[in-house]
Amino acid sequence: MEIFIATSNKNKVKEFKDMLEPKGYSIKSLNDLDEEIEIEENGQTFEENAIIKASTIAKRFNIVAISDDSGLEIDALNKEPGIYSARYLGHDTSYDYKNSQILLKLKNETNRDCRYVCSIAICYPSGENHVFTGILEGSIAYEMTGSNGFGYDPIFYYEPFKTTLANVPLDLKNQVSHRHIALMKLLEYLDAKE
Ligand code: ITT
Repeated sequence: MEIFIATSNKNKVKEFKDMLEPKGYSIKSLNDLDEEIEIEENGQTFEENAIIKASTIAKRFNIVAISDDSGLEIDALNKEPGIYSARYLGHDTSYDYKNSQILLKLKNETNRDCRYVCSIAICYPSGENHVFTGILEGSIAYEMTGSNGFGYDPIFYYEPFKTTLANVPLDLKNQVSHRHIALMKLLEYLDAKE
């Protein structure tokens, strides 16, 4: 079965491919289209933004589309960057900079609790849609470590691994991640539907 993911984030696409191709799914994304499609993410929650992205593509191309809206919530920063994770401190700003700024803001902070949230929506051309959310609890590390993964992974300390998500192989991250949890819920829904 082919799954179209309404994302242009290459790191997300890679994680989806790594998790879904072994199960026999083939993955296409916005990066496989000839035209560039801009979707305005003007929802107030991960769930709303996930539906906006997948439903736009489902209606436009008359296909079943899935999407991923995700981000990092840091308790000491009032849950920032949250739904603004990709845009935080500027869309084109490097993650080295974003991560170092977060470490600076949390310099004297003892509450380092944070979580990754991922909402995956599946939308049909008919307008039917469903959303599945996965959450991974962690804490903000005291320094950046590792070069695997993407985004905030170098500062996302995951206690069971005793290190950051950027410091473990991607297949290990993919066994526990917020994206994995949400995806398993989607697959359960798809299995039950068949
Ligand atoms: P699309 O909208 O095209 O899917 P995007 O990158 O703009 O791509 P989001 O609006 O959902 O997607 O923002 C997600 C951001 O949250 C992402 O760019 C990272 O900054 C952060 N993020 C989400 N999941 C992550 C993960 O597994 N590891 C590290 N950072 C992550």
